[in-house]
Amino acid sequence: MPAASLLPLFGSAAGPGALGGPAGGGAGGGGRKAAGPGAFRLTEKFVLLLVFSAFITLCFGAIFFLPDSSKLLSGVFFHSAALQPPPPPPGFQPRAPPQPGAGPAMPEEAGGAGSLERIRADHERALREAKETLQKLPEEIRRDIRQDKEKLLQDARGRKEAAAAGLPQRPFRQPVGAVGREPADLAVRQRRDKIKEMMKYAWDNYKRYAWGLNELKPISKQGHSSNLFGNIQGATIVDALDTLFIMEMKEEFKEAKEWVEKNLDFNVNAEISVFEVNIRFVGGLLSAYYLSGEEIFRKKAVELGEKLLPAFNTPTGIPWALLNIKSGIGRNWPWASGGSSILAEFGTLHLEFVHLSHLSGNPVFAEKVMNIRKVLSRLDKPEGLYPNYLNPSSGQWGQHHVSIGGLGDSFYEYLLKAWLMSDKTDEEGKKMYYDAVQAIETHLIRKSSGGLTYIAEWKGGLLEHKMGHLTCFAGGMFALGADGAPSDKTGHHIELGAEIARTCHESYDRTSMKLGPEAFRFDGGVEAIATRQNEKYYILRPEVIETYMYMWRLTHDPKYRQWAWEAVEALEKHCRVDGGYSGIRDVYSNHESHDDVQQSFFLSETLKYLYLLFSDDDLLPFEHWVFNTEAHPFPILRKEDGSKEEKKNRSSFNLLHSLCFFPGLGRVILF
Ligand code: DMJ
Repeated sequence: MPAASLLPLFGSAAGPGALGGPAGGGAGGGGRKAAGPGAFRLTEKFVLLLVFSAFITLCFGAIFFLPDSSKLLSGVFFHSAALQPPPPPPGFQPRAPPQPGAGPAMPEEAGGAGSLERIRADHERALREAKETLQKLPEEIRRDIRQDKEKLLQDARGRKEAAAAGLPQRPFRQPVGAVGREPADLAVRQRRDKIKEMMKYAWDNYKRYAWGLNELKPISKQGHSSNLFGNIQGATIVDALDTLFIMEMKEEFKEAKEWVEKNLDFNVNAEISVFEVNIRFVGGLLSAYYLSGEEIFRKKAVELGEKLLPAFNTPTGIPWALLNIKSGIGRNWPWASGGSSILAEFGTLHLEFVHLSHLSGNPVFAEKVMNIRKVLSRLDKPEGLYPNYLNPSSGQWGQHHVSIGGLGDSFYEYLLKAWLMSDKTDEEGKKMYYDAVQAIETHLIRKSSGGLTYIAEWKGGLLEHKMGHLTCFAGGMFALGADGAPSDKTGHHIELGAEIARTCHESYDRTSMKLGPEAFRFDGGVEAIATRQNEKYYILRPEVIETYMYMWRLTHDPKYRQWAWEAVEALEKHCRVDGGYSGIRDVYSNHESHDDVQQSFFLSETLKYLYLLFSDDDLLPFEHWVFNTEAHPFPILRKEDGSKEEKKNRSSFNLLHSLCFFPGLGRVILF
């Protein structure tokens, strides 16, 4: 049995589909490939190795999982301060997600019975993997071993670098649902494959024409720079990492990782958007780390997080929108009301910063975002609503403009998701979210005469009957939050999500290209239609598809897959060009005029949500993951998993690391 199949990730780096795990080869029985005499000898060796590994598993299982001996061992061997976990950030008792297939975390009290269960599961898994190994050609086995060796060396390097960067040691446990099984239904499988093909097309073109630059211009076939990232480079690479991972595009993920290792550089003299860099770069690196366990991503995420900290140096601690990451000097957008910071920008740091504290052991990140909460909670909210502008010096609201679309949107999203990500312990986030939704329902949500529910904007008490494409994410948000809604409003919140999804679908359906405009209106005799020329564009945005994804997962109503497929067809027909995918200037026109930008969020969000829509629910299940606003999945930080267990696992990991190292075969990781 190659150690590859026991490694947490990329265990069998073989040909197409190999990363899919057991489904890939197990079902075919023993006759996939004829084994020669050479293979037989190698096979024998691996059967011996299996027996040996099983024996070691049993020994260590007994040592670590029988309660008394584990206490004894940790007392005797691991009373070292160097091995203690970092103090958790205030208010959080996080842990890494449990192993796949392990089911719900086993409580400590389960004691011997739980341990035996676990040992049995280990054995069954080892047998299954041995069966798969026996079907491999000697060449494949040798390649697996080679790759394991490389990975081990790389891991060791990563750990050294992390230690040098002052990061605490952290055992990596396989995440739940990082890759899913193939959908059983052939038609669904074909649609999912099509979306993967789209991702490959977008990626290959970026690689060919704009590799290492931020985004691709698919018509002019060159790089595109947006000033949002200053001269930080590689936005598409970092944004796409987790999509490549969940789509099992192993080669592409590997080249992306290598680029990050060698080229991603934050030591630049650049003024960046704190919000955009946070959601795309910090978010992309964090999720890449949680999915793959590659230390480089943790290290880069924390390094970038530290670069962003000077943005909080304002009298209130409400961060600047723009920051020079070399000088640490910040400022706000010159167009923002009275020098204000923007609600959707400073309100969309919470998830990433809590995870930065978790991964670095440094509470400062979580403290910064908790302070934003504190400032907001002290302020009066007009009619319970949050204006989009807040002055970071005076701590006073700017212009009273309220929007659930641009300038406001992801602030509300992060209140809900902060609560979910905290394993539903962040009561303050929960209350702020449901109170805000109540005010939104009262003051902004309206129904058109044609029966379409929409979310209007509010300007100093007056409604503007316009809804942005960005606002369409709210359908998914309402549905996701339905479960915790107060006083039996669960059904109502799901219904609200469904109505917003329908309205946004109408905004697509009422165009010639079946792609939605940037904003649509409900006045002057129109419904769900853009009336102004400068609102008719579509820039490959994800929000409508995002809402379909949440609605599909939460209701399994087939219409959401149908609507998503309509969008795929429209994207293929109108946005796919020779050099990638492009936005469209006017979705009501009969002729495409392309904007010549392949946005990085097309790879990170639009294609990921589509892929999830045509995957089973066990891929990135909602019980374990929360998506940041750029669709980067972060694990839920479990409340019951206190530092005691983390400490125990850490100690066990280190002992095994030093004892169970088989030269040339890789390390056996038992849990
Ligand atoms: C993404 O970068 C994020 O979803 C953000 O919250 C809003 N806009 C874009 C995509 O439209």
